[in-house]
Amino acid sequence: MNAPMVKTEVRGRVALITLDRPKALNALNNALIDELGEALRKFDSDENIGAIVLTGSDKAFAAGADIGAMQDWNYIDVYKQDYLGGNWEALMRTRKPVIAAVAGYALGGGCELAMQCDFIIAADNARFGQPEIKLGVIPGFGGTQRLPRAIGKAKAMDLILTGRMMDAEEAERAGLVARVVPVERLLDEALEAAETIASYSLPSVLMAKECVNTAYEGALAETLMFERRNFHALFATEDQKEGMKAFVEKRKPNFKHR
Ligand code: CO8
Repeated sequence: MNAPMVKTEVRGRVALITLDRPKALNALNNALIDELGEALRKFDSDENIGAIVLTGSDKAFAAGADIGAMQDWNYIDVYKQDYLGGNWEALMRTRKPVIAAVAGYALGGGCELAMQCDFIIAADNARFGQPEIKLGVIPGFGGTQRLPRAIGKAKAMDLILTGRMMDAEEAERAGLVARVVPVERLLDEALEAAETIASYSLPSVLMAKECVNTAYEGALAETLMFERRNFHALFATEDQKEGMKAFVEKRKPNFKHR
């Protein structure tokens, strides 16, 4: 059996979920996402848990979807498995509040995973970005939809079209993250916030979350599907193959369609 890539622990009424695939900077693959989905479902239905913290390591929350795993997939592969559906959306089905405690890289699918949480507390070394454009694809896991909602169109376009990263200070200024704390304080701060939430009446917590999401996520289900299908469509291009192959081979891509 493969080693688990997601660790869980319970601290009082708070569940802590830690992504633990350090050699690949917590790159997200289907197996890791299935483990995450299972942990979220378990804690969401556990009446002793009132809030959840999702974190990675000091170096990476998650550096994106697993590029090596995706590089050879074609359009039919991603469309047939509805890649990024199923357990990839487990956070969206989680009713209890989930705080993302982000240190280091939160890139591509990693940034999108953090944005699926209810709010983000960032360490001062956190770096956010949607670098998919460098690979010949686009964000496919909510980035084109949640990032503009979070930080506005201008900055979202800047990040998505250039693929640049922003540091924690810029992310806080832009409204992507709720707080920035020194990296050594990150977990304590997130756990304290989660404990506070877990000390309140659960129905009011669940309703508060639902109400904010209703304001924030109107029409999101349809627009997310539009994004996902366009992401899938790019797997029909040679440039997706070249972009991902180049990353794996540690060289610059030579895109055909420029
Ligand atoms: N996938 C697979 N492996 C990765 C990934 C990744 N996304 N990111 C890093 N790794 C691996 C590297 O290949 C390397 O492995 P090895 O040691 O075996 O060569 C190891 O992690 C360490 O990485 P680096 O040596 O590159 O570390 P550096 O400190 O030099 O650089 C960076 C760190 C800047 C984070 C760099 O690794 C990087 O640019 N990573 C890729 C970032 C990226 O492009 N992310 C977007 C991926 S595409 C995506 O997320 C699609 C979105 C839509 C679907 C969303 C689903 C989640």
